[in-house]
Amino acid sequence: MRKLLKGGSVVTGSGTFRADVLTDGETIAAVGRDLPPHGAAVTDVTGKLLFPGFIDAHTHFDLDVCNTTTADDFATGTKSALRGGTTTIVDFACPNKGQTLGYGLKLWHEKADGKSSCDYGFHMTIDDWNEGIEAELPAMFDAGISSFKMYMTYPAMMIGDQDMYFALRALKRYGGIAGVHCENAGVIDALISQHKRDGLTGPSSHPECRPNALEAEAVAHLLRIAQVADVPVIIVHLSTAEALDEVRAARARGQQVYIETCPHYLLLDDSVYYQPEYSAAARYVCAPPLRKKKDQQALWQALADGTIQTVSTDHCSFSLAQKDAGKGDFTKIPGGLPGVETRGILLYSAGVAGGRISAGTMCKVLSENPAKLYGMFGRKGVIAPGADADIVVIDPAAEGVITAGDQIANVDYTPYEGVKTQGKITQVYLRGALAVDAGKVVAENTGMYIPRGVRQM
Ligand code: DUC
Ligand code: ZN
Repeated sequence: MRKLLKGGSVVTGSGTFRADVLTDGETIAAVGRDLPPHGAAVTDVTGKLLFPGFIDAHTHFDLDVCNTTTADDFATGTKSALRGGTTTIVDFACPNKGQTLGYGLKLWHEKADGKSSCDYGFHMTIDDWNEGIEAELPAMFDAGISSFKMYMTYPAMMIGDQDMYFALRALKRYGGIAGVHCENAGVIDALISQHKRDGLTGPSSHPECRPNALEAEAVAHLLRIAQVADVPVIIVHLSTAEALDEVRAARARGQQVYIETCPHYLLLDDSVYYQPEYSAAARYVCAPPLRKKKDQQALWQALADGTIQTVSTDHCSFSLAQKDAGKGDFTKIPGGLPGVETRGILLYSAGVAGGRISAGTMCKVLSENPAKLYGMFGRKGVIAPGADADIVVIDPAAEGVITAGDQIANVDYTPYEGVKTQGKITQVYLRGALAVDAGKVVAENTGMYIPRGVRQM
């Protein structure tokens, strides 16, 4: 079936222009001024902005972590994503140490296949390195996995310098890339011991044990390993001004480094951890922790000037009851925030309507760049003939309020409770089908696995 979205403005990374969009089945057939309907069903989108479907390249759905399981699985997580304009997520398949990558991939397909409402792909977590895992890499690329995750913290998943180096070198042979969680684990452990010894066991100890310097140190450490390995790397969920400086220094010496940040680092600060009520503070525990206002300003500036390439959510949701596990011991609070439903509108409202970034930059960091970095550009990340007809319609004149009661995500709070937004996501098309209408999900379970190629930027 052909559909014609008429009278809107198409947003690209390099600007916004008035154009109609004709879709035919699952793909875009034409983009241009005054396209004739030729029998297509016509929808008037006058005054609306049409973005390429957003890509969230950092989600954790149905993940067993911190002795519990994330509140959102693929059913609720992808439906929530779709409502927020995200038509493709890339989740982290996560085999445990000792398991094969093949097992991890099979497990993640079992979690996602047939249950997803938006399209999806997987990164593969490398938390072990040996000949067997190295031998599995070709099969991973054949299966459409071109990006990998490594952790410099969390004992269950972290990988040492030697294995990091060997893994980066091996990925280079296939054109793969790694995203790395950068925090200095050893000194964090030392600070945790000190805080516990001093009886400081509440949520406010969480940011104090993970200071900015320990992200910056780990970023610098990783970037020197990447320099010797001669590989590009991605810093995932970068949160501090100091870490930005480390990346700038590496780029100045010629290294290729990509940066992802998240809405919570742009919009929230660490004062929330100092609220007297446990639950009010514990709900914001995530790693890296929320930072200072000066870090927010540095991140917005870095988004605007192109220093940062992508904004993903690190959606890793836990209910308030799950967060209660850390009463009396802040290290037991499961870390992570919900965010997959609110990323697009928050970036539009605080970023574009707020005058901090252009619509083109928003398109780059939510659609174009993640599609290129993770090997799906052309099919995803752009409104152009031949691409999947993944389209987000934003009404810039409408206003909204974010509340937990209104969200699809399977979690009983939102970090953005009561936040007023300028602009509203009114329709979302997933491969040509209307999937969200008037803010309501109208097509479920139609998400498909997207095999990805190598990096295109
Ligand atoms: N940080 C979190 O807060 N949760 C999940 C994983 C991560 O890196
Ligand atoms: Zn994560």
